[in-house]
Amino acid sequence: MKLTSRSVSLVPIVSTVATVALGASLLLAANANAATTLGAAAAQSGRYFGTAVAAGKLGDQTYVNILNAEFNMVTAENEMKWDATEPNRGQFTYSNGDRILNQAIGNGKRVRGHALLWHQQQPGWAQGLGGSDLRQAALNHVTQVATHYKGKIYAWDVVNEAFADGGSGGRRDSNLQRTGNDWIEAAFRAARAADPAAKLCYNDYNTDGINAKSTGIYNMVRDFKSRGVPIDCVGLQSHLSNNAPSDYQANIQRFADLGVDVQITELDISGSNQANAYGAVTRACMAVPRCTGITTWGIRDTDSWRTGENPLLFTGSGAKKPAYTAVLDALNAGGPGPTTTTTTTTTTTNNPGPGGCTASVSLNEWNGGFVANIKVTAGSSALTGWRVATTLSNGTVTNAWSAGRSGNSGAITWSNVDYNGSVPAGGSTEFGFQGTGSASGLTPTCSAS
Ligand code: G2I
Repeated sequence: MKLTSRSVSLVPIVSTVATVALGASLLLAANANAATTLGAAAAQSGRYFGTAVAAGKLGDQTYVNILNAEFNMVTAENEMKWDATEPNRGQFTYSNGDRILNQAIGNGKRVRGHALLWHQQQPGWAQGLGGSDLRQAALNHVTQVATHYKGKIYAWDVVNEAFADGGSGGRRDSNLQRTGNDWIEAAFRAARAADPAAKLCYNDYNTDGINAKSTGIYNMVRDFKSRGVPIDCVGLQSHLSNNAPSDYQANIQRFADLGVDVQITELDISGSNQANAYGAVTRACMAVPRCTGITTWGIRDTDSWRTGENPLLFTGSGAKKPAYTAVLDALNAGGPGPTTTTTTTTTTTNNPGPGGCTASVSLNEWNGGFVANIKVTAGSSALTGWRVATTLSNGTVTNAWSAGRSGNSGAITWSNVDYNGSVPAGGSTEFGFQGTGSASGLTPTCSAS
């Protein structure tokens, strides 16, 4: 039986409303009592300031003193990578990763996990695998390592450096890529299942400005958000020389506008303009509420992987450089902090019986923007087409997927596209949209068409 929308009750019954606060709202103005360490200065706006740490240096007192005083987030430089944690298939060693984690947590710092899957620093046994055997080994690795560190990691770089350099905007060839294009989303799903509390990030380099590579990643993140693949953040490594790209802030902002956090994950800057560039990078992050923190890739110049380039904030002897002061001043100058992000799930039932359907929305909102994913569920008979009505009083749709729409704001009617109009009895399909402003009170009502 096919019912028209007129024969279906459109009185919505809101059956579930859950609101979960995901972030802290901390907004402090620049103050006379400026903070005197990087971590404390970043914390004033709800952000962190971190560094990569090498387990082998935890016996160096100069190193540890600076680490403990200045940083409130830590990334293991190498110790949580695949070759370090699973040197033989199925045999996991966490001793060095745990040393870094325990030192950090014991001193009140949080930890970014780096990196579950990467084409580099794979153990030899994995380099020799391919196809479903590699897929299975890789996902098992994600599950095991994320489970070992469950509840202790602020954010994981789930996948590192999977996009190609140059103008293609596509994926890099690798043994992992050859297992199928969906390897990245499979990794994110496995990580979410293993540690639901960790933010899950995609991390890459040469993606600091708007270019083909960063746009390829942008498109992947947008696709993941539209299909409900769990992704929470994008890492911009920011290994820079002399300057940040002129569109650095715009690039951070466009990722933030997709509804993910952005983190500067491996910052180091060489060259004579170093202090200015560090200041500019920090100000760009501070200007975007969802840029939640900055990590430098090491502490002293002598700790850097960029031997001889002196790209960090402290000299080899541990003295603060002009770049340090530029960063500290920019952090103290303040900026809108990571504002409260709320996820709201609302289920609206309209005659879920024969010919009817139910719509529910999962809404991710932050100051100034939102992403809504709407699930259409058929009642006790199949749908051959559907319509969903929403009201957007204080927001404007800027992008939508998997549905047609009657407008961009106010009362909007969404309708199926050709590939998702048929929904079996009890089955469901999803569409979504993102926009500026607010989408609160967006109560979807579904009708068969
Ligand atoms: O290459 C710079 C970074 C780019 N993004 C991902 C990061 O994970 C990467 O970090 C670097 C580490 O800083 C290096 O320390 O990753 C390198 C490996 O690709 C690390 O280098 C390795 C050396 O290649 C090994 O020979 C050495 O045994 O460090 C190992 C431990 O010192």
